Amino acid sequence: MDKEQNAIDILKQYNQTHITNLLNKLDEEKKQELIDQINKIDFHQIMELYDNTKKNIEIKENIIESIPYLDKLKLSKEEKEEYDKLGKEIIQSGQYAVVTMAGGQGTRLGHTGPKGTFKLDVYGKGKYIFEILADNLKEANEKYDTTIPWYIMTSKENNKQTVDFLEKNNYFGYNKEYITIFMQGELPLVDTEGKLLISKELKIKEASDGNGGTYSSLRESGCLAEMKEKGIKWVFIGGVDNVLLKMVDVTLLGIAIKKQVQIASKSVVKANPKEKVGVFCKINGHPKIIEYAELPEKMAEERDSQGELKYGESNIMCHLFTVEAIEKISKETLIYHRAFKKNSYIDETGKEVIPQEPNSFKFESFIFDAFEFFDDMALLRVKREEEFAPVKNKEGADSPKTAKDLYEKYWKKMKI
Ligand code: UD2
Repeated sequence: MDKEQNAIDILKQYNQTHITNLLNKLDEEKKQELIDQINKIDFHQIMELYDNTKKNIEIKENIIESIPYLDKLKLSKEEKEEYDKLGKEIIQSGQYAVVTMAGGQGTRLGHTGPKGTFKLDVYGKGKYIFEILADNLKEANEKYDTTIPWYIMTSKENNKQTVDFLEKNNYFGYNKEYITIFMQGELPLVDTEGKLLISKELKIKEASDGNGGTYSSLRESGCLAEMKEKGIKWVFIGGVDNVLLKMVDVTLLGIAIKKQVQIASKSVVKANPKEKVGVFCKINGHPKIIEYAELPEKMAEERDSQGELKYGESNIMCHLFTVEAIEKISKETLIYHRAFKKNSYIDETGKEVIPQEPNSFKFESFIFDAFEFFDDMALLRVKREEEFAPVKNKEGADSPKTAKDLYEKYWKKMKI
């Protein structure tokens, strides 16, 4: 069937007449681009996701319990030496790779451009977040006499800016032969009437599909196949916005190997019940993180017999996987979560509308929803002031100011 007719039929079937009207106004080239995009979008999936936004998330009868963890501070000298030795062997034999999830929009920070291009105001001249991450990896390369392959995930929206920025800064001295930049997938944005938004480019407006998109885009981009060719056995997947992130931790790696698990992660003690972090737990016997936006208040406030938060192990986006685990996950479908956000769009008259309030749904999968495909995982509790200084918000908690303070305190202590 002819592409244009197919597109028009789909728009009719899913009540998107405002896009049909747009089609009839476009010049031939723009019209073909939009037709191609319409034929690529899975409207059935999008409308299903939209319909689910109207129902409250049903609280299924689940057996929820806290998750065992190892506290890095309480490891004996012998245990730490054993784990470090196991981890070092993997790093030194070139079986380790690192992925940085950098496809987020970073809207809360109010920084124009990808978050990795944000300059933290330290040491007078300042350091870019990508520079801080590159330094962390270069330090590991030095220590273990290797060059760790670094995969950076971007979104369609921020890919060009990320590539240009890293090229311009010569990858902060990292050997660019070992850097691969790959893009994650996108999903359309839908307003409260179930209408897809139109972008300034007069196309259907899409946004990155969440950091759970890492698995499938690692596979679809060929990065996973390349890792296997290189003999990579373990892959660290971390966030872009933590300036104390340690992407190469031989202790975490050694614990995962010793425990013979496929996935491992790090936690810090939750600052307070309302802190905006996912929390680790077990649901029906499987490891799980419940994201802050979905954590029932009762669970957030629950305390154990020592008065500690029962669900107080916070996610700091330091995840470790075997290559096999990533391959297995990349073929599964993760659940989508919805975020109700402010997204600008072009209205029927062709005017750009910049909403002051959230106006549309963004659908995203979370990287840690894959944990429930496994029976067990290793969890290592680490010290917040040594490993977790996120840059999320313009001011207040998790802001450039709090990150700068934590960063400078940490490095001052390291120099002593
Ligand atoms: C993340 C964690 C949360 C907690 C918190 C700590 C997830 C889903 N949530 O919350 O549990 O650890 O951080 O600060 O991990 N990203 C992409 N592509 C996307 C969306 C996000 O690469 O489509 C990246 C983003 O660049 C960042 C990370 O994922 O590195 C988390 O960003 P977020 O804004 O999705 O999650 P956040 O910060 O609300």
